[in-house]
Amino acid sequence: MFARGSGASSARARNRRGLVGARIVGLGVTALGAVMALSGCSVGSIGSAFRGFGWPEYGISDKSHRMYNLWVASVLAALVVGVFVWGLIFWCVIRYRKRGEELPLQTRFNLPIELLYTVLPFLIIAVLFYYTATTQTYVDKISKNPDVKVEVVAFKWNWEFRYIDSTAQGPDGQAISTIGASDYVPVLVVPTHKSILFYETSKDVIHSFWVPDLLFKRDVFPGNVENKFQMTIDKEGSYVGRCAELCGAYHAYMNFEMRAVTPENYDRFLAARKQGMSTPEALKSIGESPFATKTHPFNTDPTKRSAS
Ligand SMILES: [Cu+2]
Repeated sequence: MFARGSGASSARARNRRGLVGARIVGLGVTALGAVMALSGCSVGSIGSAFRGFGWPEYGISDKSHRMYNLWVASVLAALVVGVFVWGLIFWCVIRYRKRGEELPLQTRFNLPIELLYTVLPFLIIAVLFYYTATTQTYVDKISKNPDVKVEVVAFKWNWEFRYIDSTAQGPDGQAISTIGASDYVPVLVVPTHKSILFYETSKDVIHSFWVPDLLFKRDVFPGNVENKFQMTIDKEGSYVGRCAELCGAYHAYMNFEMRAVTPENYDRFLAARKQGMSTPEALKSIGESPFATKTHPFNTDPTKRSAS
């Protein structure tokens, strides 16, 4: 037999301590939110503080930034939930550790709490769904009049890049193009701060156009499927590109380079190509490195492969 009075008072004390614990967890979550809000940090800058949670960098296009922000914000939201749950777990482990043979106060059918843990996850999912859907729509958006059009042609096992604006024709009247070979990594030259429409077609099997710095890849299909996407690149530089779809024996060698240059240099590059210069010559004429700098051709001859 337990003395009723002492049981009730110890239950009250437990409840009080429980409330204090819940308040500490609540304060922690609120403080984290307040620090983020009051410091005026963009999710991007918080992300770089945490090295982007495994996401490469901030990205180099308007769409990369949106995807990056979605990623970092989702991870931060998951962390807040995680910290809250860990807090509750550790609080229970410490607060309700076994201290004797007396059973602690048994409670169940707490309607407000049951409603809370049913409704709250739904709200969290709804918010995540909303931002995922709007980001995806934004990334897939294609404007009616892009500034530049490029055709990406994939084949086993390399790439061809065709500049398909009507103003980009070589001396032979054909669209200016750059085609990769086993000893030449094709360089796709694009202007910064211009909307670029990429048309994708494949000559044989499914490949995938992937520039890691764009934080984006899109499959390249054979047949009549013409995948397309649009980006505005905001940072000049050389970016490695890869095939991201296992397409055959030399899939791993399907590298290319995307070279983002100023719009003026892009026009000068096209003008040089129109006069009949090759891609390396035209790149050299605008002061750019003539060949890929972020990747190199692989030796596909197995008899000449060295141990290194
Ligand atoms: Cu491929």
